[in-house]
Amino acid sequence: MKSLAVKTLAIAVLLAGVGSEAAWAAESLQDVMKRRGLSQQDLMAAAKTYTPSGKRDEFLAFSSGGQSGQVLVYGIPSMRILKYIAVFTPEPWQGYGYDEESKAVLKGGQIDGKDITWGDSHHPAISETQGQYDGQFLFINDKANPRLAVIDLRDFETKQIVANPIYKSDHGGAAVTSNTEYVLEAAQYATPLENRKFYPLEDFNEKYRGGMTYWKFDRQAGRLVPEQSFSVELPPYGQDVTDAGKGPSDGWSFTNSFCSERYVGGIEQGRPPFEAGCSAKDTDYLHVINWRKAAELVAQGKAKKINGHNMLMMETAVKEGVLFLVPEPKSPHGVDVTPDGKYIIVSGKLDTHVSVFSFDKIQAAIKAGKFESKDPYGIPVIGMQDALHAQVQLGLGPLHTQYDVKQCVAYTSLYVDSQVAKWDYCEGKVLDKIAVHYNIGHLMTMEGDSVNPKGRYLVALNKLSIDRFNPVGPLHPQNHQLIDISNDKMQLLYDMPLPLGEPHYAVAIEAAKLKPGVRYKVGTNSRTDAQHPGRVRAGEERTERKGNKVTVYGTLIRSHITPEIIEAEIGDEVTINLTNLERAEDETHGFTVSTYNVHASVEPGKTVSVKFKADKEGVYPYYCTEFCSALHLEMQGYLLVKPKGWKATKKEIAKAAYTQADYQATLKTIVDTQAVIDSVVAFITSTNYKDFPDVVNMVEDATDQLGKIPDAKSRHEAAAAKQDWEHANLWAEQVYQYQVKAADIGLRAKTYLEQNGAKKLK
Ligand code: K7E
Ligand code: CUA
Repeated sequence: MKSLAVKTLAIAVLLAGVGSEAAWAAESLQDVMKRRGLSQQDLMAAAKTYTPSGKRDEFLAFSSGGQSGQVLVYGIPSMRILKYIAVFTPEPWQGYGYDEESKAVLKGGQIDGKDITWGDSHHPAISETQGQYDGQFLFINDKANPRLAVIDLRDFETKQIVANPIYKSDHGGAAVTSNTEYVLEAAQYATPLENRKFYPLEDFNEKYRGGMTYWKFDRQAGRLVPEQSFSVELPPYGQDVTDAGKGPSDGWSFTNSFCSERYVGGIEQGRPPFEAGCSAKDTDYLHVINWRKAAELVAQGKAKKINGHNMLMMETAVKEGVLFLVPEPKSPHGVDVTPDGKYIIVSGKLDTHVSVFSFDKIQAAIKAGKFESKDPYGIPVIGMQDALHAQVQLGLGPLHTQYDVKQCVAYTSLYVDSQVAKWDYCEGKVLDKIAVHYNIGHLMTMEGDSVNPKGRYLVALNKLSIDRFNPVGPLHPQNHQLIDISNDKMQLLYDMPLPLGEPHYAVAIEAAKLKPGVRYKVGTNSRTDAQHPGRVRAGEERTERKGNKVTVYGTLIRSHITPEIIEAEIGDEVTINLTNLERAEDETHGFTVSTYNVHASVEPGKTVSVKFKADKEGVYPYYCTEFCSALHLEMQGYLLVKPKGWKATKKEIAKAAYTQADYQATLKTIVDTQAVIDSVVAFITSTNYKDFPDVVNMVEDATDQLGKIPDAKSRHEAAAAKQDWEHANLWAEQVYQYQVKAADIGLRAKTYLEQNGAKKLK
């Protein structure tokens, strides 16, 4: 076995040097095109998206995971999915909801003291500095259970979930203000303001309300601050999508509504249905809010406390001049502020036009006190014509708008037409249209809702895929289509099925702006960013018992869990803290105890804890759940849950009959393996490997492994001196294990150097 392993290593060393220009390419490009039925256009699309092995994407997209309550991360233009970030919903791979630290995050999203184990995530937003994406944080809302989450882009982990104290659903958000002072969340369906309070639908106009919440963001702490957050009370108009002003309109926010009819349905009672009642009028209302002034009023104590939350009531908002309405064509959906902050583009699902409102005109009307009327709640209404810059006929079912790097150029999704329209919002004319498949909702250009869009690509987030992919049953994946927008004519490049939920919106940022870490400072609780009280260094591992509480302070490093045996009595509460001591990139260990429904993903440096009641007698294996090394399967241990008052017997653990010959054979293997290691080391040190930080890390890691050898070596030698062949052989075996790990890393470093053009030093 062992000598075979040594041979394998040696062959790997030899093979790593062989060139790859073997003559297998019997087919020409033309042959492949013919065989696969590809056109020149297809080849062009492939050339624009194909990302060779090892090469990276220019942009990273963060897409809502819809009903999965997660966020997806994928690269553009390759459309390769890179990660699912667990947000509102337990997610086993990341141990989210299965370890104590992430449970604490999910607990922040409890409503009425109850866990909510699913989320309907809609709108992600990247944190901004002066209106530009800064790549530090990502926010996303849960429409079904009105919540917001904060994801830190240093490690792509969810750090905080907050539940809205007022609403029962939300939709308009997340959106951020220009310096991420606030994260916006608008209500959707109107409900009574006080929690757990019933008012009949007859009281709808008086007692039901919508609202607009401004969550204060503490960038230093990376958390939303509920005590410093506030809401503005709004009429029960069914608030919808929201955007924050920028540039000249910074300090203001804009929120659509789709049922200013205040219709309450009731087809069972013989009334017309919701959809008829909510679209009866020709116009709904765009809510225009001066949030900066509203924040000042709240600071001055002019807010009321409702459910313990600061709420600026409509009466105060109107009196103080922070809340205005503008009629907008019926049943609008998207509201998108232009990059220069001068215009607000609104699309109505039931209107073929997009309406371009002018922030200047709105301000002029407000300054002049020129209002056409007041709504039933006394809110001043600015005349639509006094606020409009232009209306442009685009097609059927315009929904959302994004912007190009080119001045005045916008892209609007046409849901009913299944098209994207490219148009000029300054001149008010259509430039191009392209068909998408099918029924597009949102669309997204690169950094397309910042002050500085990057152009290049557009992603159509289509609601239906129908016939685009191999059928997989009645439930189809969604279809994200990549479109090249760098030329006058748009070109469809790629279809990507998304099989996780309905991703309503996505945002994309230049990949170069993101600087995620590869490891944590040893002992970090990744959910709080603080040092974890359960952390230990190598050699400090221990198990403590206090009363019926058993607490393990353990470590993980290839290929070993310390401790290997955990003893408990039935009824004990067991907490297992685990620190991953690895420094090597991507050396994650997972941890589970069978049948106790716990799981942790422990990345290098992280400390995670799992906790459970040992409520059943028995023997439960625990093990590492990531195939982390050649001896991954051996990364195991036993939890012994003993009956009450169990007395240990005197029996010794069964011995294997190892002989001196076994010991000698292991020593021989060690010598052979060392020769392999030496050759790898010789190769690495003959190059300029120090110019490659990744390799330097690997070398450090390998040196770490080799550094453990002297201790094991002195143990096998001491045992051999006492002719204890079992321990002599097993400790020698341990030396070999360290060698294998070092060789494994060394070979990876060697391959890396060869593939990345390392130079031979003279
Ligand atoms: Cu689906 Cu922005 Cu929630 Cu439009 S939303 S499509
Ligand atoms: Cu650690 Cu497998």
